[in-house]
Amino acid sequence: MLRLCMRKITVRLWIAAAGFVLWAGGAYAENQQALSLWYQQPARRWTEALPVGNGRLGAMVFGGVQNERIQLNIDSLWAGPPVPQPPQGAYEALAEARKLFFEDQYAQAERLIARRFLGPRISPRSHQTLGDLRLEMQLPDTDISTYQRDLNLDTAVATTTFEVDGVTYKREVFSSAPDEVLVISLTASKPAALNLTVRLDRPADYETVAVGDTLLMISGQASHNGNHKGVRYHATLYADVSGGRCAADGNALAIRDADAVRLLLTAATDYNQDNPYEPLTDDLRARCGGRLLEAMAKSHEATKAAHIDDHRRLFRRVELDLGGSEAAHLPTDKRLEAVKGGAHDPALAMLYFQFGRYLLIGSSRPGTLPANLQGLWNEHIEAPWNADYHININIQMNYWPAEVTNLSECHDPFFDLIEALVPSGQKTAQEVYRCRGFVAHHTTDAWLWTTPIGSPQWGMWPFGGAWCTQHFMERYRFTRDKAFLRDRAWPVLKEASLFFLDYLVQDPRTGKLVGGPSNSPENTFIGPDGQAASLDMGAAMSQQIVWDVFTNALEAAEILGIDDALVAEIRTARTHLAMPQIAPDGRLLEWSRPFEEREPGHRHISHVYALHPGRQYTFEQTPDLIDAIRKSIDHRLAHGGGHTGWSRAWIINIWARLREAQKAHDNLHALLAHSTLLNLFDTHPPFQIDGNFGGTAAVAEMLLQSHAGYVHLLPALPKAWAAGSVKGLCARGGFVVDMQWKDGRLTEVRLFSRQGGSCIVHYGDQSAEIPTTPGQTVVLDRHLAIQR
Ligand code: FUC
Repeated sequence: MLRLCMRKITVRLWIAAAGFVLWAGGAYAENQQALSLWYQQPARRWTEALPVGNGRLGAMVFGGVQNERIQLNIDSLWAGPPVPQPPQGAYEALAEARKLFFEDQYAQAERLIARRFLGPRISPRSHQTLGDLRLEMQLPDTDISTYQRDLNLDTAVATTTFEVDGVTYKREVFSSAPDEVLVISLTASKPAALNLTVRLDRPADYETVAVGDTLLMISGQASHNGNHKGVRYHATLYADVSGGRCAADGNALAIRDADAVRLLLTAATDYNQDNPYEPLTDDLRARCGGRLLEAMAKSHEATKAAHIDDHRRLFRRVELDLGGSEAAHLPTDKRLEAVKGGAHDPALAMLYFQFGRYLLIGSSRPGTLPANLQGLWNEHIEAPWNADYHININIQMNYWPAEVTNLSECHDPFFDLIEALVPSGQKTAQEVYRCRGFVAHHTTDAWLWTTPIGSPQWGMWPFGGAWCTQHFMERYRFTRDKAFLRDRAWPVLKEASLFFLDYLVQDPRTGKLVGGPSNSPENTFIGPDGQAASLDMGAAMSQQIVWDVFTNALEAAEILGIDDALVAEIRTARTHLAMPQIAPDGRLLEWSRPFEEREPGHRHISHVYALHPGRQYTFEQTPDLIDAIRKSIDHRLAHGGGHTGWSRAWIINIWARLREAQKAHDNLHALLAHSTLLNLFDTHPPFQIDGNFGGTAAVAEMLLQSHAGYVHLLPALPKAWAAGSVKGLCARGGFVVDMQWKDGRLTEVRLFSRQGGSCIVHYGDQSAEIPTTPGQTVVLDRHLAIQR
């Protein structure tokens, strides 16, 4: 057996050996090392492996020496129906329960909802792994030296290099979007040094065959132990061997004495995004073969160059420098360890931010399914929470960075999903609530179901779809794309509004309109009857989401010049909405009354929705509520809040909106120290990708905000980021912002205006209104004065 012997060599040598600083290209050329995750040993577990992805086809690269594992994913590989169905008589149960709630019989009402309203949970229907590509290398039985693996975020290539017996071996893995192919290239510094066996396998439901001397195929149908049969899949791997030979060896490929090897893998499923219940009927093997033939016709250099160009087109839109880049000379795991020990590493915050953008590019591209709870990367047949689309915070958080970090088109799959939910949500609205419009509850998946299921604590929450409609309006605000507003945002806002117009009821105590019964995800309290409860009428978040939907719909209608009976109805209903109150202790009430919380440090912070991701509460409009939220968050944190990665990420965004730079920074530090795995994946625990995206959005939120009607520069810049710069962040109104700062003070701003119009800019206590024309760049100095 070979021993992995890590020779002590200087950092300088490492960098030279790794081939850093090879790519030309402005600031990025110097930044390659700072933009890399790198390690001196192979991944010991999946959460140390490095992700690549083109939105649809993903892989986790372990960087093993003798045994390399490259775990594979495709976005649309899901186990299948049955999906939950609404129970009969749900509407009658709802009416009875509401009456009981208004009589303060909370426990009785909740039991009724559990028994007669909510359907049974049918699980699992998980997103699944596509399998594993395994490379068994035959290497001389001697020490290994100069081992390194890295993931360069700027090239989206994962590279493993090591030296055995004087021969340097190099593997590169990338997932190309332009060629729809996963590429693994193996080279060695000596001719005929590559000897390996290539296998494809999967934990369940698969067959692998070698076809001819150079092809391997894996295929099957997703299921859970033969039940819940779902999507059919197929993948084909082609081994392109230079020098040496390749031959089938059972259901594997044996490569001998090769100079270089290029493995190309294409994959396809029969999942039909237009109608998941009618699978595609084309020949998956032929689909994979067609793509493969095209990829085979191109040289490795051409495929790699096209991949890098395509990736950089998105990735390079934003540059961030927070200082401290010398820390990048240390391997990423060592830096994380240091942060756990209390060290501050601003360049790691930058890396985390850019990694979040990288992950969004890798897991969500136009035409793919949206990033699920694990983005795209999942080694399971039955993943935690099925790696589904949780819509009571998680998938929304996945898309928080999309617009502000200049990846608008990566937001598209989310819009596609929500639109695809509408027909199902209309049916649920009718059958379950006898309401118009569309409704979706706390979760859904590739099968687009929207019915309420499971336990009241998480299942009784008809606000998931409505929350998602916020993203449509935000897309418009960032891009000012009127066609999108008319054709996509308005229709879903209208559907969500219609539902609420019919769903809201008058609270007999106040005469105000309230939503419910509903939980405040997924928190619990002691009800007025003295018993544990999770449902309420008019919980803060319910009311805030309704306000948001109505306000967005009214804003959209006004821009589009629509002023009909529906718009009038929405306008009136909004004036009658019950609004959250401040408790005697100064905190914002999470429920309709000051009920005792059963878990004061609960991970969800739902009642803060109106501050973030909403925009109802601002310093200018609602200073009292801003204060109340500050107290609420302090209280949550004092009781252990923020313990899951996504919860911590949300808290950073909230502190940023509260302009609490130090607290935002402390919580970002906590996210890195306590909720980040060695490959920088967020951990709930277990791995869940939302915290990565939420953390990325939070860094942007600390540097730039634009939700309150003006562009706010450096609203929450922490002392630890005293000098730095950012390029390419987007602001609502269609502006792109570049900034530099020194000694904690803004030094220069460049404002690019996509659509023209005036831009109100705030910095500290200064404010300026900047007129712009489409395509114009305006340069401002530290006093926000225009530079000629
Ligand atoms: C939400 C959270 C859980 C978990 C799950 C996937 O419901 O409450 O913590 O993140 O989604």
